[in-house]
Amino acid sequence: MPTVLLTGFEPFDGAASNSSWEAVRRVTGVEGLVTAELPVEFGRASEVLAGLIAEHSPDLVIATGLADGRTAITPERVAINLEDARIPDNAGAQPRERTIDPDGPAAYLSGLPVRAIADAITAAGIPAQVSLSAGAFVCNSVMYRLLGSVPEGVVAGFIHVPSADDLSVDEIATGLAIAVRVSLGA
Ligand code: PCA
Repeated sequence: MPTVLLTGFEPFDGAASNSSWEAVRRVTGVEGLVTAELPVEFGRASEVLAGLIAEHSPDLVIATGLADGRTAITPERVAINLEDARIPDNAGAQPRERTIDPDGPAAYLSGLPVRAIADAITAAGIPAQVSLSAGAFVCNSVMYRLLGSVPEGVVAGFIHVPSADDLSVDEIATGLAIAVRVSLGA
């Protein structure tokens, strides 16, 4: 049975909750599922995620985060080698125009079947679209560092989700369960 690591983020920018974690913790019907809430902190979020990967040896890693203003579930196609924060993270850090890894590539492409995921979620009646930008805040940073460090043979990527005002947490959770199933080829 494959092990699946699915993460969401804690609230940030003064919000009371984060739909990514609220949805992740409601995902049902996935065997071998490990879930975790990541801190919204440059660097530390990736350290926590790396620790979870070392601890659980997952076959599939999907990190999720909130993209406020989006109305569809959006598997991210690409992570870029840039941190450029519009607001401080939860530890007060606000990198501007900072390269994540001076020796790394400009970008990494997702290991997830992003098109198939978006199509399958849409077919279930839940809005989904492939996204071409994960931004330049903590989510993009986590995705870039994840793809740059993920062990050989582990499938990994990132999915942004709408706020709970724009799509119900239950629908987001259903969409994420579909994303897991499609990624496992089931
Ligand atoms: N969304 C932010 C960081 C945490 C989250 O849920 C982002 O898109 O970078």
